Amino acid sequence: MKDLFDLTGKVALVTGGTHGIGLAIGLILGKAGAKICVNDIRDDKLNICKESFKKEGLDVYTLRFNVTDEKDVDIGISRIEKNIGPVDILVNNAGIIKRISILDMAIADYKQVIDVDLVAPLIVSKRVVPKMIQKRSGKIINMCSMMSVYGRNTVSAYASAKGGLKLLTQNMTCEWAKYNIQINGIGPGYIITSQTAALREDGHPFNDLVMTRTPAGRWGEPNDVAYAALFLASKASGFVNGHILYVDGGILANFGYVKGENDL
Ligand code: NAP
Ligand code: GCO
Repeated sequence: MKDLFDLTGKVALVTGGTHGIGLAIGLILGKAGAKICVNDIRDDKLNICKESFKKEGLDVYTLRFNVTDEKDVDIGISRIEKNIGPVDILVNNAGIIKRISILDMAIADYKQVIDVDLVAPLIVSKRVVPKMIQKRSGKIINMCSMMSVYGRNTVSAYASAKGGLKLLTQNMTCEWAKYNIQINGIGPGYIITSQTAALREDGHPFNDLVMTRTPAGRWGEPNDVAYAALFLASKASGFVNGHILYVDGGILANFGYVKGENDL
């Protein structure tokens, strides 16, 4: 049974993996035996990431490249292939969000979010997948969101990107599943990371909303998402493809309830 989740001998790349959800994923895949590569766009965060892995007694190969830049991605992936080996498990985790109302948002802002959250997973996957096809084996995990299916005010760019990433995941499956490559997404709900820090301040109306709309009654932790990533990176998910695994405490299952009704 343990063999099902043993990633020994596999090379995993987590983009934007120096903190938050990406860091949790890198650590759990490393503990499962994979050789971990972490990318980010800032050297200071890559150095902090190295310390995080060292504390867990794990090695990590860090490299700085901008996932939206095809040439930068090619250089980065070539370095991984030369120094570590072909990527077996790709986690397209890098992402940004801009919370701006549609009327106030500059088109440039919209395009930047689309570039990082939707185009970049395509760029990195296209660069990595040829070796997976050759090996007739591979795992791609695209970091989607509950915003792949829901909208809300001020996150139009982010939701557009994450909605597109859900369908890109399904289309990658249509074209690459026949090579024994499993391509899936993870759709986190509201998770405690720097990305949601502004929303979690005590008394912030959004915090109240998340706590009442989430049946589990709590914010998610990065490890909640990392455990789902371990499943999708492992042999245990060998026949799971084109699926978005929502890790959201039930929020997508819940239209909402009248306060007090649940006390019956
Ligand atoms: P985060 O701060 O959004 O993490 C994103 C990471 O991507 C950061 O390390 C960031 O680096 C990096 N990044 C941004 N642009 C990049 C680029 N062009 N090239 C390379 N790396 C880049 O925190 P998070 O909450 O852990 O988010 C991780 C993923 O989960 C994101 O895709 C996010 O959309 C998704 N997600 C988060 C939640 C949540 O509630 N937290 C829920 C659903 C989905 P810098 O910090 O240096 O910019
Ligand atoms: C927001 C939040 C969300 C979360 C996540 C929810 O502003 O609503 O930041 O977008 O990051 O994507 O799944």
